Amino acid sequence: MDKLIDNINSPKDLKKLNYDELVKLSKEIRKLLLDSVSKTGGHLASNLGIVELTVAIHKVFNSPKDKIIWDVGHQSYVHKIITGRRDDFNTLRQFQGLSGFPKCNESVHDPFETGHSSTSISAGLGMVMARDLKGDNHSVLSVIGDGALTGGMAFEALNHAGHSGKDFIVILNDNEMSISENVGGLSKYLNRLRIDPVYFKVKDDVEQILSKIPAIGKSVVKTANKAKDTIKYFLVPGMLFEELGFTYIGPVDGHDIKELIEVLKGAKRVKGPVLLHTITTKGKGYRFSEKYPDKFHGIGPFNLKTGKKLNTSKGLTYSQIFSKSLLEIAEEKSEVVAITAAMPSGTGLYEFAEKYPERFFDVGIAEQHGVTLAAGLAASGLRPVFAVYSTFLQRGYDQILHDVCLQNLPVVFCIDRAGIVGQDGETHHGVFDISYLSNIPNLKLASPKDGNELRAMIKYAFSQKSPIAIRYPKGVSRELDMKNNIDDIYGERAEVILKGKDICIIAIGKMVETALDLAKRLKEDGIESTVINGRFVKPLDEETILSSIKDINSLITLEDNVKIGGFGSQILDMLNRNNIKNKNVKIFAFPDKFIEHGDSKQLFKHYNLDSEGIYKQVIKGMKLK
Ligand SMILES: Cc1ncc(C[n+]2csc(CCOP(=O)(O)OP(=O)(O)O)c2C)c(N)n1
Repeated sequence: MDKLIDNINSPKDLKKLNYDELVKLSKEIRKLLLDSVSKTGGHLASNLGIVELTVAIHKVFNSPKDKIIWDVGHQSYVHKIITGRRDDFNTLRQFQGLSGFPKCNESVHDPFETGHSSTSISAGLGMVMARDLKGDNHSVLSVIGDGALTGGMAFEALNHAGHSGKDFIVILNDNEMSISENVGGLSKYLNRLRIDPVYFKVKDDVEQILSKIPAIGKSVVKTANKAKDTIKYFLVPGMLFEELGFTYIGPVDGHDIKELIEVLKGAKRVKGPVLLHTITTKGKGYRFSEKYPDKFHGIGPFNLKTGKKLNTSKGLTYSQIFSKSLLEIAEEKSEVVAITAAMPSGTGLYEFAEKYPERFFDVGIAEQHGVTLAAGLAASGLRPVFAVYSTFLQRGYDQILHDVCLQNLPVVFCIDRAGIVGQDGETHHGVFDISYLSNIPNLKLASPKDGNELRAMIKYAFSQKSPIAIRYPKGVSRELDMKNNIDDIYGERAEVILKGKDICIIAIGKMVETALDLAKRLKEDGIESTVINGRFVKPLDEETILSSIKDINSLITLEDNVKIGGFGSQILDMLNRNNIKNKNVKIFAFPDKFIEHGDSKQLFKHYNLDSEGIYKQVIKGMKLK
């Protein structure tokens, strides 16, 4: 039998389908999601949960004229399939394939790029303001999850949008989950709306809900009356969203296409900002993801039949090593407390949370608040660690600077996913942290070459009386089979791993591994390398580095950060400060651009930052003998 999905090449094709066909199409989309994401990996559960809502949106609205903004954007796969990207869907998240997030250069149906959470309402409101100033006539929809709604920006934007009174549709996709279970007062409030009839008044009289609709009211009343028997409209006068200036519609079943279509048609006609509250099941339609939505939030390739992950790598990840190290310290020091911004599992704080629930704080997707909360805890004598991905800590920049470092408060930042993260791409690589942290007074910045060193650095961090950040990469730590001298870390010393006369390779973090591979290659050509593991970007161990390079003419630096303001820049600055001239110096780092998605190894190769790429450039560009 012909599949409907094969004929959906744009939203126009979907509009021709009747209700039963839309239900069938939704099933086919779910199957494609499962077949494809089980091979490529990706954000499965969020997409399985939003199939009907996406189908209904495209049935009622006219993209690309109407603008749809997906918050975070990890749930945009269904939208991609409907908007002409079905045939490329098997390239999702692969190098040079489709991105796992909305991308303007992929399609006219992606009017705004996302990746970090809680931006959709601000961006949507901007488009609404622009539309009205330009005298255009189209709808703007921001689709935001209950998790993303915990982010401060979302509140700021709701506050502004409600005040503006502009025509604007915010669709809340409420599945009670962030990556893990959602947290906070707002989440509890949404839950009450969902289950406690005392909190909302059932309005059988549809005309009342439409009292806010001027001139065109009549036709809406007609539409709504038609739907009256099949839809329950709930109005929540005086409740949070209404108080902010929104017309609240909901909660509606986000898997009932018929109900969704009717309600979306109504929302389209309401004057002023509307918040449509839909209830969905994360992971819908696949038993493993329904049962474990957190595990299937973002997942690598897996076996469809068993739900088990494929290619699990052996050894401990840096996150796991962080987790174990923190538990060791927390046992000794009762003043140690831990903070996450909605990522207890990803950052390795899950075990700490289980063991010390009263010392653990999940603040929601609220990195800014997380940083200043840590400052408050530290100012009161506790020893907070904020475990956070490099890319998301960007959100808390002013808080690090103004609330933590200015007061020299002893907050420990454990920065996971530093460097290249792979398939999540541009929005998620942690290639800026060295640049954005190393210019802040009072803040120390360290990066371990392996898991053992991470453990030592975490211990060291809690011995400090000032703020310190430790950055480490995604994935398993390669055992470099070397002693890690804890005393040296306590002395903030760099480590001279190899001594050779022809070239000095100074590397930081994960790139020490690359430096050693490179030294091996060079040795085969008879070139002797000095290899230094920098360990600290700040303070730089100038003494060790300067004495090591005294008699070596050629010097290279390796890092998985961008070049501007990175580790190599600090080394250049050190040379300049010490009036050292006439050295042949080359910095190996990521260029001044946003790095695309793809397998990490492939990306290092593409940018000539694997040992082979660096070797070729060194041999070609530097006179070593
Ligand atoms: C600023 C920021 N912090 C953290 C994340 C990581 N993250 C991606 S999706 C997500 C949960 C989103 O939950 P929700 O909005 O409810 O969407 P769902 O996946 O449940 O549909 C988190 C914490 C992010 N993308 N951006």
